[in-house]
Amino acid sequence: MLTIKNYINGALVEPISKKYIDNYNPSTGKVFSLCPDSDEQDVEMAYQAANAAFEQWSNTSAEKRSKIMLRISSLIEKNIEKFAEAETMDQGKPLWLSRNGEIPRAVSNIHFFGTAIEHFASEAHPMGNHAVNYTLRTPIGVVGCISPWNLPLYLFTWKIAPAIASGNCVVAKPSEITPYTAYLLSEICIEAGLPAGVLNIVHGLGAKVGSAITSHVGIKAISFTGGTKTGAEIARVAAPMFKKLSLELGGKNPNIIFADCDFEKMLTETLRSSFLNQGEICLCGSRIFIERPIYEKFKKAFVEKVKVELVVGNPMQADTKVGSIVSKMHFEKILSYIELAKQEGGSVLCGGNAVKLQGEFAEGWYIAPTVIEGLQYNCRTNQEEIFGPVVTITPFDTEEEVLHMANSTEYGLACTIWTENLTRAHRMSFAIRAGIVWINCWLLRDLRTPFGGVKNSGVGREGGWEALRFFTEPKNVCIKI
Ligand code: TXE
Repeated sequence: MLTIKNYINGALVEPISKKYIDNYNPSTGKVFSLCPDSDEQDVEMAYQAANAAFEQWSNTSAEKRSKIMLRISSLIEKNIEKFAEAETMDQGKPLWLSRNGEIPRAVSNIHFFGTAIEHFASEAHPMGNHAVNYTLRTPIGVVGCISPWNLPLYLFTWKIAPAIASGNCVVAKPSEITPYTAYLLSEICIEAGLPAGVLNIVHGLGAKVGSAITSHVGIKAISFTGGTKTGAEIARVAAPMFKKLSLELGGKNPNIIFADCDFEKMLTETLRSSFLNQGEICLCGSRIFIERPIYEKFKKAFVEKVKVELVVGNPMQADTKVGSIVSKMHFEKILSYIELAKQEGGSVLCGGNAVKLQGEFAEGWYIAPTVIEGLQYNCRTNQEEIFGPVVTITPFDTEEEVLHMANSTEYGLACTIWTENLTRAHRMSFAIRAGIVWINCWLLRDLRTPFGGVKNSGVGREGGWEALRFFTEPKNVCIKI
C-alpha cells in the first residue's frame, strides 16, 4: 500500500500523529494509498521550516530561483507517464487527459513563472526634476496555498510556482482526495535541489490542516482554489488577521450559442466544454443557451454526439472519454442533482444514471454524461454548481433574454459565446458578468492573462503579473533630488 508522506524542511516525513486517511482509486472504489492525517503540529513544523528558509530564498537571485524551477519543470516532464498514471489513479480522469493536459500544464506553470520572474520589474515615477519615486516589490514571507481535487497538480503548481518564484516560502495543502501527484512533486523538488523549507507540503483534511494554515499568525497570504462555501470560511478566518487573499471559487458558466455560429466547430467544442474531466472543471459550460431557430437542430445533433462519442469507462483505457467521478460523496451529490432536475420538471435527453462497469471496476463511481431540457433558467438545477457530467439546454429569442438568464446566478467565472457576428460578440462580452469570456473557443489559455471570477466565483486574479503581484508587496520610495 502506497503511504504518502509530508514534505517538510526538505524531507519526506510521517505526520506527527502517525495517523492516515484512506485514499481511494475512484475507478475501482478501492483504497490504494494512505494520505497523512496531519494536524496543526505538522503545519507549525512546516511554518518553522518555511520561516527559517525565507531569509536565504528571498535573497537568492531571480536567476538562481529560475534555474531551480526550470529543473523541477523538466524533471516532471521527464517523468510524465508516472505522473499521468498517478493523477488518473487518484482523480479518475482519463489517462490521455492526464498525459496530454493535466501534467503538461503543471510543467508549463512552473516553467512559465520560473522564466517570468526574470522579467518581473516595477516602475519609477519622477516628479519633474525635484523628486523621484521608485516602487520596490518584495516577497511577502511565508504564504499558504490550498488546492482542490479536480485538477490536482495543475492547480497546485498554478499557486506554488508564482509564490516561490517571487521569493516566498510556502506551506501548501493539496486536497486530501488527490494527494498523489503533490507527493511525487516533493520527490522531484528534493532531486532538483530546491532548498529545504522553500516548499512544504502538509497533507490532510481541510478542516484540520487547511484551517491551521488559514489561521496561522505567521502565514501572511492565502491562495485558495475550491468551493465557494469553503472560500467564505477561509475569508471569515483570514480577513480579521489582515491576510492577503486570492480565492478561486465555484462556477455555473453559460455557453451561449447563436444561430449564426459555425455549427460543426461549436458542436465539437461544446462536447468538450460540457464534459471534459467528467465536467469537474469550474470553467465548464454547464448551462447551454441556444438561439431558438437552431434549438431543435442543436438538441438532436448534440444528444447524438454525446451518446455516440462519450464512452464512459476505466480511465486507464485509451478510448475512454468520461472517467470516474472523484469520490463516492461527489458521485452521490451529482446523482442527487439529476433527481432534483427531474423534480423541477426537467426531461433527461440522455444519461441521467450511474454506469456499472464489470470486473475490478464494478465498485467504481461512474455517471453517464447527462443532458437535460425543459427547466426554468432560475430553478436550483440551473443556479447551483453541480460540478459533474451534467448540462442543461435552454432556448432563447433575444440577446436581452439570454443575458438576463446568463447573468442570473450568484457566480461569474467564465462564459462561452458562439457567433460569427463580431459586433454582437463584443457587445455580449461587455454585458456578461464574468472574469473570463471565450468567443468561438473554450479553455484556450494564455498564462499571461488574468484568471478568476466575480461575484461568488472569487476574489482576485491568478496568472501572469497578477500572480506575481499577489505574492509581493509594493513599497514606494520617494527621494528628494
Ligand atoms: O472544494 P473544497 P473541492 C471549485 C469547484 C468546486 C470545488 C471543487 O467549482 O466547487 O472547487 O473542489 C480544503 N479551511 N473550483 O470540493 O472542499 C480542502 O481540503 C481551509 C474552482 O475540493 O473547497 C481542499 O484542499 N481549507 C476553481 C480545498 O480546500 C479547507 C477551480 C478545496 O476543497 C477547508 C477548481 C477549510 N475550512 C475548483 N475546508 C477555479 N475557480 O478556478 C476544505 N479545505
